Amino acid sequence: MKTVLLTGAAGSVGSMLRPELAGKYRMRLSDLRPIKKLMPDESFALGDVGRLSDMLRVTKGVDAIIHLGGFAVEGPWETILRANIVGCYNLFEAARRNGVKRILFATSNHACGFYRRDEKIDHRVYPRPDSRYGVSKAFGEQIGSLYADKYGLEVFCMRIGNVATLPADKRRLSIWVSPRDLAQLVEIGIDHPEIKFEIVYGVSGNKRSWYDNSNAQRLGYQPQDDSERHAEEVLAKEKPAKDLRTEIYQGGTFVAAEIGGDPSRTTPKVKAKRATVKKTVKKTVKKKKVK
Ligand code: 15L
Repeated sequence: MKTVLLTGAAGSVGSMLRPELAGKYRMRLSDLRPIKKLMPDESFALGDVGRLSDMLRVTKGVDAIIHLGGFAVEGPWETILRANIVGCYNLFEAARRNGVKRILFATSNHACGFYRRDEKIDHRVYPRPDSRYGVSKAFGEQIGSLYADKYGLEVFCMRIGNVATLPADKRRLSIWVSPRDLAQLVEIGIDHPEIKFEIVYGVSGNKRSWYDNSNAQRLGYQPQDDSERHAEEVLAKEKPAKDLRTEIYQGGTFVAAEIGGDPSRTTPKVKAKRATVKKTVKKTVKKKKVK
């Protein structure tokens, strides 16, 4: 059984993936926040992606890494820089030094959010990030490319749409991915014998997709779900967009988000998330000092 590290395991995507992967791999879960309830074949290792020493410790002895860790939405530059850019470097560098063979990187639709909705894009398009968050995902793809070409790491980049049990709105009808479809893609990323460097879209087989996902299909991906089953219900609840740009571009509200650029405009939701992250980092550092 392969040993697989899952960073950002306490987050919502990690929590949806864990039951899907149960019994298939020996899972080492890592996050800033402790996870108390573990399933069989799961262990936990506290780790902050912003610290190279933590990443060197948690990546030791694993066969593959699913890197979900970092900040999952648009945020202030300092947050994105530490969690996603420095964090991504730390993860790849620690994997290289520890001889980890394969990394699955959770990139995002927001690396390409400034493509229009009336175009279909494939894995060969150049990134058009819609936010600082999107830039950090494009950075992760590029560091993956460097580490694949220069050091021979095997890198599988999944441009994930929106992971949820059901599609949430009109935009998500085009980018939705069910947990079981994402898990199928993850298994391909871990087990396919011929991965060098690949970019695929982490989306279900949606009729309204903006992606030509033939690269994933070539590697054996056969999604089970299609958001179309839920389209009528989702569209009936859809509210008109306040900003036309969010309707034109694939990235939706991320193309207009300015949070963090001007701290006075940071939304209460982001403020709360930043406070929790800061608190957890402080707690983790304190605990370490006590030891
Ligand atoms: C993402 O990349 C985010 O991590 C997630 O929280 C959603 O916002 C998703 O994109 C989306 O575009 O819906």
